[in-house]
Amino acid sequence: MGQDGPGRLEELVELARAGGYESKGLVSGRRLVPTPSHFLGTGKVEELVSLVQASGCATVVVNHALTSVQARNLNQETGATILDRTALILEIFSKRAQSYEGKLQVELARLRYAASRLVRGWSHLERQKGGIGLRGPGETQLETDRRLIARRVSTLERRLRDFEKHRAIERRSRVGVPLVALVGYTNVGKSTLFRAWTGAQVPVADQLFATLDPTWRQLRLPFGTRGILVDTVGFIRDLPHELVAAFRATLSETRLASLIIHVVDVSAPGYRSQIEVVNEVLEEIGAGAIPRIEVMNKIDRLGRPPALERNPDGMPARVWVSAGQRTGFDLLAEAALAYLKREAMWGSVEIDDSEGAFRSALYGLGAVRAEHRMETGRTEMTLCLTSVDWARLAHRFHFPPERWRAWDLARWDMGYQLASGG
Ligand SMILES: Nc1nc2c(ncn2[C@@H]2O[C@H](COP(=O)(O)OP(=O)(O)OP(=O)(O)O)[C@@H](O)[C@H]2O)c(=O)[nH]1
Ligand SMILES: [Mg+2]
Repeated sequence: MGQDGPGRLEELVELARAGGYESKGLVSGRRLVPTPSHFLGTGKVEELVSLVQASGCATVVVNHALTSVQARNLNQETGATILDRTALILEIFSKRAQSYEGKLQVELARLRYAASRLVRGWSHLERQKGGIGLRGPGETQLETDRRLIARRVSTLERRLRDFEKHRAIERRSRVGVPLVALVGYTNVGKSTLFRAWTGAQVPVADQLFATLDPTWRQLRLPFGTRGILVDTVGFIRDLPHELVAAFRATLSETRLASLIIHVVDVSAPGYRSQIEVVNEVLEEIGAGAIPRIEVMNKIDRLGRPPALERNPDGMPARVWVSAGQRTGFDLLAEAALAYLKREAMWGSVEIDDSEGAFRSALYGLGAVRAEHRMETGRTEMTLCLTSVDWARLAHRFHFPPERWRAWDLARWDMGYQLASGG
């Protein structure tokens, strides 16, 4: 049941399919003002009831957010389980979550959703009370439910914070190598592109939210430039804010990226509005100012050739590719490199007196920020230079990359702000 609009109903059917439901029929309408009691007007409620009776379906999915009163009333009228859009998306996420962290994040989102809908006489916990109805003295069932949820929420939040610490340590090992994040609406081909570009075996599927947990791989670009590419969870219109909040840590990978590659499925009917949805979510998670390339994917379906479009300032803006057919990847690499070239790396190297030519070359590039003669007789040089310059130099002097020591995270963040003028 949902509203018209380019690709909206198809998307709802896909969402339902991703949740394991088969579509038996659709009720759509253009009602602008939902009724407080049933969301739908009387006529539509009747239409829905007869559809449910005729098709014998057990679940009704509504493509909007419902209040718990509306959900309860629709349930009473139709006898079917009522899932609103948020509940359905949460259900899909909980089916798909693979990693322990992903599972915690989804559970947190579900609990917050349940807590926001606990009202007298209609609580999810109340109906499955049994073992957990540990009602305190003078406490109503509602209060007990709230208390139990609050307790579990804080446990989950604590565990997720531990993950966040772990992630920060992991991140440190990647410092100095720019992060490139693949983002986009769900099912646009992010994982296909990730796979084709890095050779990683990540799952690809024609279904919404195939990817939940972020995956990283090394990205090799021309001139020996390195980057790290991360494949992330897809976005969707009206992404439940409980989920955005619970996936904050996962999404923060995107916030830390040097470059965002926004993958678009140009063969999807509503792709323009999908672009807007993604741009809004990027703003919402604080990634709005990160340099971005739009990758128009699935051009094989339009019969268009690969192409690279530039901004007035000459920087790449848009690349037309087919991740499925692996065309346009040279243009994509060129576009990514144009941005990463500007990316500064901060770190230090130790050299001895025999490496004077290397030292002069570093000075020649203006890369030296400080120099320090150590007791060992060696010299520590603090450097800031683009990854491309570094790659070229290391290649020219056969300087092993292991000798590069990246700055630690806190100092690096500061360096990054200096480097990006923020
Ligand atoms: N025709 C065509 N299909 C493609 C192309 N790229 C990806 N696909 C298909 O699009 C579907 C979704 O691909 P995925 O790579 O799983 O998409 P995703 O963006 O990672 O999706 P989620 O992780 O679910 O958000 C799959 O059926 C792919 O085979 C392409 O260039 N052309
Ligand atoms: Mg994916």
